Amino acid sequence: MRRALITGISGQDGSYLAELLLGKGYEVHGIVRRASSFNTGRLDHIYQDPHEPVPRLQLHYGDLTDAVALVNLIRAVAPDEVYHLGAQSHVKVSFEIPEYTGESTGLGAARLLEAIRASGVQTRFYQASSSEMFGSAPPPQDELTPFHPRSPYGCAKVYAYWTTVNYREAYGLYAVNGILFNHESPRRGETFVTRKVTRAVARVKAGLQDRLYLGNLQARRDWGYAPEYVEAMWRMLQQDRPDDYVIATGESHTVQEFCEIAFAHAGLDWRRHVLVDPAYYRPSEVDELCGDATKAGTELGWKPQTGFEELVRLMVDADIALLEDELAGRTVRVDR
Ligand code: NDP
Ligand code: GDR
Repeated sequence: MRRALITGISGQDGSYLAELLLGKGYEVHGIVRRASSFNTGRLDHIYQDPHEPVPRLQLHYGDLTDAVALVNLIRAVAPDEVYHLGAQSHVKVSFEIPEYTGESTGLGAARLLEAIRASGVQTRFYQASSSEMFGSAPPPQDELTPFHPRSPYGCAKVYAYWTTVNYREAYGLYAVNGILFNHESPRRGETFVTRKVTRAVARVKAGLQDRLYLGNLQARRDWGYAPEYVEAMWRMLQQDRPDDYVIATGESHTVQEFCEIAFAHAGLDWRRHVLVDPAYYRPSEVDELCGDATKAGTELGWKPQTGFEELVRLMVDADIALLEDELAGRTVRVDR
């Protein structure tokens, strides 16, 4: 049985990847942070009681800022594959906590790579790199586009990207960068723009809220569907030799277009509800991201399946259903 270790398992991508790997028969280990309230809600449906004879999903406390804990975990788990998804992943927030973002999102990757090297465990390594590294480089962006990050988050990801390349070149580690463009789902964090919009649509429709305050409506993003993107991560670790790949849909849309489709899908007019609050503007913005994933198509056989409008609709439907369940008291957490 192959064994995988996922950092950031409690996040959007971590939860989909854990599902994918369990489905492929892996034993899955994940690192979670100690928090004052439950932070494993995205994993509840696949949680396995540690008292069962052979639980294939096991969670361990750890933190990307704690190098000793990382070395201990790599040694104890001895994974065949490490998926490094953990990060302070919010771009706007990174302007407010730049040092911590560098510590976790940037140096966290170096700590994990060094933990692998120091332990001598033979494993493959996936780094969750980001289209934010391209920043102001004009679209379409591919693996050869020079980076020009526009936020502390983007800068930290560039550091982690090159550290991953360096460990591949210096130590022969099978280490890859997946340069993923924005990918969304009903499990997307509630403060990213897509989920903020689809949650608001559900609340406006239910009469719980009337207004939604957003920032820059003209930013363009290449938005895909998260479960398809974690499949690409896995494929990157199954190749004969390690390499870096862009994963994207090749289409870009404005935040305003997202709003138009989302509100219209619920029978609402976005112009009656969306207001701009400059508090959500970023000190420096990334105006347009649109990826060229030709290399992933040719070498990994990966192609996006879910189109933009379908993505918006499925997220709106999910948030309407979730709110109905909450209002009806059907979302009670079952403790084990
Ligand atoms: P999320 O923000 O949903 O998840 C981030 C995860 O990292 C969470 O599990 C979080 O834990 C964990 N984490 C944060 N800080 C630490 C820390 N100091 N120590 C340990 N764990 C920590 O991100 P996504 O799932 O959306 O993204 C996964 C990765 O891919 C991230 O690295 C992100 O930067 C990158 N990425 C994402 C893209 C996207 O569009 N989604 C595109 C390109 C790259 P907790 O739950 O406790 O907060
Ligand atoms: P992004 O995602 O910064 O691309 O990073 P986000 O959804 O936060 O912003 C996308 C665009 O929408 C604009 N915007 C707003 N954004 C937020 N969060 N809230 C608002 O109210 C709002 N109004 C307008 C933003 O200015 C921006 O242009 C995501 C994260 O998942 C990163 O971790 C990942 O690396 C990149 O995607 C690829």
